[in-house]
Amino acid sequence: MDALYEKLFYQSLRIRLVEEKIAEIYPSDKIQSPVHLSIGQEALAAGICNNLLVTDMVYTSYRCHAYYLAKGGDLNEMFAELYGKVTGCGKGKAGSMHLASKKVNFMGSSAVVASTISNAVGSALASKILNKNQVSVAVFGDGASEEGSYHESLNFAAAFKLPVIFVCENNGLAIHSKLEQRHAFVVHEHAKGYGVKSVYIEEGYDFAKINQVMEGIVKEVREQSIPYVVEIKTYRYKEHVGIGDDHNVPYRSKDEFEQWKQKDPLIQDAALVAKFTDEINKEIEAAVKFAEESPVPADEELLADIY
Ligand SMILES: Cc1ncc(C[n+]2csc(CCOP(=O)(O)OP(=O)(O)O)c2C)c(N)n1
Ligand SMILES: [Mg+2]
Repeated sequence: MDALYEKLFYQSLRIRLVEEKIAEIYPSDKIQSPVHLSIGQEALAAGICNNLLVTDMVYTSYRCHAYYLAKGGDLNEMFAELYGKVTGCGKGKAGSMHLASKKVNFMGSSAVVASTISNAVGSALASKILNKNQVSVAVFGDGASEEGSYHESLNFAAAFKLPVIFVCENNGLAIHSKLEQRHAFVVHEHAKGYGVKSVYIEEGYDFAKINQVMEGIVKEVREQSIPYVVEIKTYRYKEHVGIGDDHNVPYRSKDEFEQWKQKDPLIQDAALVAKFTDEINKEIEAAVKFAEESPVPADEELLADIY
């Protein structure tokens, strides 16, 4: 077993166990914002962020825990943020859907669908003008790719040859609405119309493959200052928002879920799960304790840091 595989496995498993902990805590109401879990989709964050430098910038949607962690965001500060505590990465004002950590250039996430895509393009423009050699990454869902903001961003990045990677997490769903009912285009094919290179990865459970493909793309984007579209097929295990399972409702099938689980290394490789689980759970318990024991923000914090 090579060290790289184990590293990516560890990263992916850490994200899953953190989110399973969130699901366990959630009914207590200690986490007061809605949570959008990435369980099933962890390999994307792990495989992509493994190729980024700390100076590279990442922007995501509200489904942001996985990228916050993979980009190196502090786990204590994440749980504290979910708890609304002043020690959180957003001083308790951001909650689950708006995680950000400037320390690691996890620049932001937003509940407003597609809104951070153009932020990533702005970062890429700044990087180019200031010669910073930074790569910016915009992560968004298949639903977000229908928004005008995505198309404007793609056009601008192509016209100005900006070092930005557009990552479409194609889980086939926007809330309860299936891709086939919404899309008149295919994300990775459509990018070519803008003269933007693109790739499609069908194995969204395979962090090693994603990592390998992303290695070449990040290098090319950085060296040539070009945009790139990466579409990755994936599958969310949980309901759109919240901690429940929703395979008993008609918008998707239990069979599809079972097929993904058959391919999921975090389920299939029980030996590696066993090898790492205790160590990760110790880290998680310490982070939850930190959040529990942290103070809530004082009243005067309410209007601080607002621009
Ligand atoms: C501008 C805007 N329009 C609509 C919504 C309501 N909304 C929240 S999540 C969502 C679906 C987005 O699906 P997708 O981009 O595929 O992301 P996923 O949840 O599958 O990761 C919608 C329509 C919103 N939050 N913002
Ligand atoms: Mg989706």
